Amino acid sequence: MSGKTSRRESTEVVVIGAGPAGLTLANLLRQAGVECVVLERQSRPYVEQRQRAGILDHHGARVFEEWGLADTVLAGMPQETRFEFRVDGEQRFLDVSAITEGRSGRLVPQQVLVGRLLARLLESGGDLRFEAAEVTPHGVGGAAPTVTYRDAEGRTHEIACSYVAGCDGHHGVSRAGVPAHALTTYSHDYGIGWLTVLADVPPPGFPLMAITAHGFAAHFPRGPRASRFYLQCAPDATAADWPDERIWAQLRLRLADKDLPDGPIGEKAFVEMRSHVVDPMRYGRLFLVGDAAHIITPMGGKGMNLAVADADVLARALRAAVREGDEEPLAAYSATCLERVWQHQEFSRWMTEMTHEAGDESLAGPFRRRLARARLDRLFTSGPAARAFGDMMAGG
Ligand code: RFL
Repeated sequence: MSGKTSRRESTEVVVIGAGPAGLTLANLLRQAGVECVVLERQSRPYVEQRQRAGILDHHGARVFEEWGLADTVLAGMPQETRFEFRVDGEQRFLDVSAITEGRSGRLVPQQVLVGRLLARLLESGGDLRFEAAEVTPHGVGGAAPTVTYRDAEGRTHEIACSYVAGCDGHHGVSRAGVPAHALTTYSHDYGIGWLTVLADVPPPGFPLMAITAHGFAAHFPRGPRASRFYLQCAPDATAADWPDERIWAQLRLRLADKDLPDGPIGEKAFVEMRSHVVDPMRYGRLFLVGDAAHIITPMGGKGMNLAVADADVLARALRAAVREGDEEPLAAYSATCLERVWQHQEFSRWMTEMTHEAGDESLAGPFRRRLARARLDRLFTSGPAARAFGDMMAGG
């Protein structure tokens, strides 16, 4: 190692990344009495302010209940039970709670989940280090891995550990360090673009998806005075194509709401509408968790929920390995998670195709448009079809 001062230490698990996956895992490991160190590249304010997802599904909420963290994560977070599909201006509602015997999710903006988990980890004496640069796992294919990094003062550190949890998102170092031949990657590009906008305007009564010939649009709550909007756009669209006036005009048109108030836009970004899954989610003593192992389109709202679900499976497996010397659950980690991941990828694909093709005929032609309409109509005429939708919205 090079650098100012080299420090060597050891722990059971090094968690790389303090997003939803890393912070959920670290909190669950603390509940399980398994020692860990979390290394995060960014500063605390940066991590706390990053706004993305908005709904914790029923399965995700249950994870925190089962680990005794419901008071930390769920307190004051309203249930999210109804969804609106606005088809050419006509309102249709589905009540997930009613069709799934009460298995509804919660409105938990991602930055709230992250902020609460972060505070809880630090209050309970957890070891979380921000601004960790050049985080690098070593020797994960062998019996004695280490992780090195450089802190904000320029000191280099080396942490010996039994396991490494790669929770560092799609562009992190964990997956990048695995030999290419050890992982199979499955990718899919939906061939559509999405523009997303965070704005200080009142949220809708219910999460709202609009299906129209002008393209798809959605309006989701992100707190008492904040909304996230999505607008289908050309896959190669740029910010110059979408000045604020065009955004508000298209939202009013697609949501069939000429009185939709506009407000300050805090973020305008293009979402890559693609999916990506690696198999297995493990290489030796390195376990990939959340977006580090798979990304999914925002359609269906499953990215953050899959991160929480993976963390739950891994925390249970690490508890068994560290506290009981039982490595069987770790051996099953990847297969257990991938079963859920593929179910949710399929749900997201189904919803993406249905909500886009049922509106915009130019995407897949008139025949596919009628098929997508039939699929959409069935949600409102068939109990089992609605139930299947509700089941996946609740987290499967
Ligand atoms: P994250 O959130 O990317 O966190 C990774 C963390 O790792 C850190 N990191 C590193 N740390 C140390 N060393 C390195 N070399 C590092 N490289 C990275 C990063 O700074 C960060 O703190 O991954 P994680 O934890 O797996 O969580 C995944 C979720 O964030 C993601 O799936 C969701 O945000 C996806 N998503 C949505 N999911 C939902 O469930 N419902 C939604 O409605 C929803 N909407 C969205 C979304 C994602 C969006 N983005 C990304 C375009 C809306 C948007 C706009």
